[in-house]
Amino acid sequence: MNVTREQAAGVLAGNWLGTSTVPSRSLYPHQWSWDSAFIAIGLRHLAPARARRELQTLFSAQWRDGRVPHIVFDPGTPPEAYFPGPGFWRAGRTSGIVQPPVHARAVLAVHQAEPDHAFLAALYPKLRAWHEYLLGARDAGGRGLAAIVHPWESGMDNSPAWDGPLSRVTPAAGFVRRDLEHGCAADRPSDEDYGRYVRLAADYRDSGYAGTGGFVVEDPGFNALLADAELALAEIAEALGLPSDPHRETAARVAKALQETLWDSASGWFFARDVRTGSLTPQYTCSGLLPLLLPDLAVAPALLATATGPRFRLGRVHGVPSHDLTAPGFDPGRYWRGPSWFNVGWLVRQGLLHHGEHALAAQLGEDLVETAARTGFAEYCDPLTGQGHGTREFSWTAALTVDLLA
Ligand code: 9WN
Repeated sequence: MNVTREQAAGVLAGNWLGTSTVPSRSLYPHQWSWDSAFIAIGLRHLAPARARRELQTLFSAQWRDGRVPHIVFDPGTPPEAYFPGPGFWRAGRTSGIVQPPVHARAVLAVHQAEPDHAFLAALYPKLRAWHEYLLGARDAGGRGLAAIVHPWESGMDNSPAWDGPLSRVTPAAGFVRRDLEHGCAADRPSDEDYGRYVRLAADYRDSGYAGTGGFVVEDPGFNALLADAELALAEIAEALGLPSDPHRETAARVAKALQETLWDSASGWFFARDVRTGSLTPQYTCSGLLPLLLPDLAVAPALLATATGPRFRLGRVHGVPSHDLTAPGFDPGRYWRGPSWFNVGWLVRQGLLHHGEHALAAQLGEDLVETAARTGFAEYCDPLTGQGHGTREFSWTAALTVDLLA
């Protein structure tokens, strides 16, 4: 076995709780939604039964309204290990917000690695309900796109794209940041941002997880992943002998709404839309590159021209920078304000393959594996130096490395 693959497998084994995997033993000691999808994509090569269990465990915590919670709390982990914990959310064993819908893609990939009809048949209605929740209750803007109501829902917590909408939120006070006990403060979101996250989450909780407060945003990455997930659902339906056209039609509708609403041809990029003001947020972030996942994307050449230009220098830096390299606020070490994240690199590589960019995809894949191995499976890295940042032995970095090596 390849040494890197063996080390990655060791990380995943070390982070396995018995029915799911923690993103990190220290910083994130519970099950996270989109992490589990990426983890399953890697685990399928090592232990398909564990990959199935990972996703089954997550979906066993699905809400009646179809939402898949962003955290499923581990009952064996002390409440003070992570903030905000179950006592804050008051939603039983889960949080009340969501994360990007990469699960259908993961379920399909796991099934392809080791076909299991019962697994697929059990997950299919759950995935449908999940997507229906996003395109129903979450279509706050009325344009056929899912809106997020908290920065954590994007999976890209302190992205500069949220600065505008977040500026309307008064930071909460009187809580203890547990993340700083494990993470370096310079690599994590600021106290002010954290106060805003807590305020928004508390307001949403107090609305019975149904209201839309100050932060309502249509994110290009989230919606591209949703369209891609509907395409995966179409393949799942086909494998089950069920009609797949409705899913392809939904995917096409989301893709169309995405291009009509969030594409800016003058800039050659997709931007998030602040539903409260109706304006696009002006920051170029890695989320705007994720629509590359969509196969029939007419604007793909223009998008790629921006990605390979000075703002992201795709192919000439490590991974995919989370923020515009030329922006005054670019910070190579701070979370989603500059560093390259492995899941984004892995998704962009898929997008490059869809659009025939094989050489660039191969280069990106090799760089991701090299960086992961060299940094001890860091959470994210400096795009300019390749230096690791954040926690180490991070599960999705290890899992996606296994997938790239397969
Ligand atoms: C809040 C678990 C998660 C990832 C997110 C990443 C980070 C949490 C945090 O960690 O967010 O959900 O505490 O900062 O931004 O993408 O899913 O790995």
